Amino acid sequence: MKQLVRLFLAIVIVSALLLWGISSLNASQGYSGDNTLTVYNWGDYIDPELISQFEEETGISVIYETFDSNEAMMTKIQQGGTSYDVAVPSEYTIDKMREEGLLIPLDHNQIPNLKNIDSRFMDLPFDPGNQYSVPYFWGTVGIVYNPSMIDNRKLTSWNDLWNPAFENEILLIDGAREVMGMGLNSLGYSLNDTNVDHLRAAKEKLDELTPNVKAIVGDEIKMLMANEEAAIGLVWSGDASDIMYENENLDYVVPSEGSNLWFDSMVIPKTAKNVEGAHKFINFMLDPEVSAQNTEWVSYSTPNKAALPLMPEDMTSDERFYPSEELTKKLEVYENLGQSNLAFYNELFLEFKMHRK
Ligand code: SPD
Repeated sequence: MKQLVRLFLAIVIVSALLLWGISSLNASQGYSGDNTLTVYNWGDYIDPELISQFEEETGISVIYETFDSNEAMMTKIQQGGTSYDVAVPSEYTIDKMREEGLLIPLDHNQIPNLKNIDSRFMDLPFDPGNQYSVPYFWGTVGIVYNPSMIDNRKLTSWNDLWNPAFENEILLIDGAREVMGMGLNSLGYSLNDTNVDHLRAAKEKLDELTPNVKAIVGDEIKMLMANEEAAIGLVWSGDASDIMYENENLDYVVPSEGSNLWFDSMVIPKTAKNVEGAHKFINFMLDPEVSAQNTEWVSYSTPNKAALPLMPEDMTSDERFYPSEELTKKLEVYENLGQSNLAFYNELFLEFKMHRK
């Protein structure tokens, strides 16, 4: 009898240990269901205090991971190893993810704060009816520069950057579409060009910029520019706004040849295990006060109309970061160019990076 009791106790203990092991493993991979939410976002793209506020208000604990390019984010979601509940891709990637069946349709009834989004950011061609995505931040691509480091020259055009006077003075954000886009725009081509000769010409033009390129970097571009380690940077507008807050000597310009207008939006990937929690998180981020606080912290431009009056006026009236509708109409939004064209952009960008070494 004693032996039976011992055996029974041993089975209970082993089972409990096994259950505990499985649940810890799941929690570390974002698999623990209703009480956990795994959010996958760009680096420096949320006020960490808001994550704590969401956790306190809902009792859901957030596992937060970051990425530095749409391509890296999408590969991770395709692999399916982690159960991301919310991700924040840009427009052409949303279209691509939708096409590949990687997104879950949103239930708008669970996102009443959607009403706070300015209608001009809704129903855009990459996601008609916002079936899969909800606007998070938007902006442009342009040049942030420090006139005092370049003899008070004024920069207005992409082609200005090829000036030999700027040797080793330029930092580029590490984005294939952004850098290739600069090459294309400087030659008068579209950001969505798929003509092989045009793309090769853009890459050759970029090779000619090599002596002026100091480094190709990620989020550290903000610190490097603010510390005056380089005079000129190819950046997303929100990074420029952040840099200019740190160092008032700098200015930001959207080049005259044209540039990119981009939109980052929240989506629920197919990997989601907590779809209800994901809707709660999206709705929370669209609350006017939350959105205003987040926008002040992140420094990017908010599509949340109800948040604008709660933010400092000098921020929302700055036309460099809240450009007029008229200017934005002249800019191009990246399109989903299809697998092989996008792969060609990435290949040429990689060749350009190798050419520098
Ligand atoms: N550090 C946050 C960076 C967010 C940039 N998103 C812009 C993507 C444009 N395609």
